[in-house]
Amino acid sequence: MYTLIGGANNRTFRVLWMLEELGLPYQRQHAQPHDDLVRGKSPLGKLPVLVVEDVPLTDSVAILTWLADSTGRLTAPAGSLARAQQDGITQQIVDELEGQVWVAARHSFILPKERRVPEIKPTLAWEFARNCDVLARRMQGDFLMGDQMTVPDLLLTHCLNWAAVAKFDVPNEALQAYAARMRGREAYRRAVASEKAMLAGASASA
Ligand SMILES: N[C@@H](CCC(=O)N[C@@H](CS)C(=O)NCC(=O)O)C(=O)O
Repeated sequence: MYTLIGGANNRTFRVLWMLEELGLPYQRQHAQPHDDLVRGKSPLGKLPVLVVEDVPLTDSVAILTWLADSTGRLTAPAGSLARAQQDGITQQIVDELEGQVWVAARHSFILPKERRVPEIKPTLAWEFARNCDVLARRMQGDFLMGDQMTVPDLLLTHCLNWAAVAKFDVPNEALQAYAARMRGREAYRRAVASEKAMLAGASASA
């Protein structure tokens, strides 16, 4: 049994969806960044945290990678050339898509008000759309790596969701179709339902 610590509407979703894809048993603990619960498990106080056999794992991409490696699913084998290519795409998404939406979020509601520079957002949106086009050219089939879903697919879909919340346009039609396919997956829908239940529980107890 894994324990997933996190909230709704943030990077916790990536791990939640992965657990659903893999059909692994898990329980959820609701937390906000920097809560005592989170600080006790993660030096940065950031979400998500996955607790496995009392060992707290941090960073969503590291957790997805560990889940993939430890089950041998949703990844090319560690040490293979295909895996090196897969990891290159993962890092491309972190650098070129997550970076843009994360900076936009920081300048919208995370940084202290006097530190926010809202004027940066149109440039980030432009960069995001341009970087989506570059990434779409690397797609090798239905999924980023071909005909098998792998870790960077979860990451990319989450970044595209995040872009929608940030009101970033994604004009690339191949990526729009890809996102629709990914959001139609059963495991994705179960993860969304879990998010909604968590949000409903949080507002009921507020
Ligand atoms: N690279 C980390 C980033 C984690 C992160 O920044 N999480 C956000 C929630 S989505 C958070 O806890 N933010 C609080 C903060 O930045 O202090 C990951 O992918 O898990």
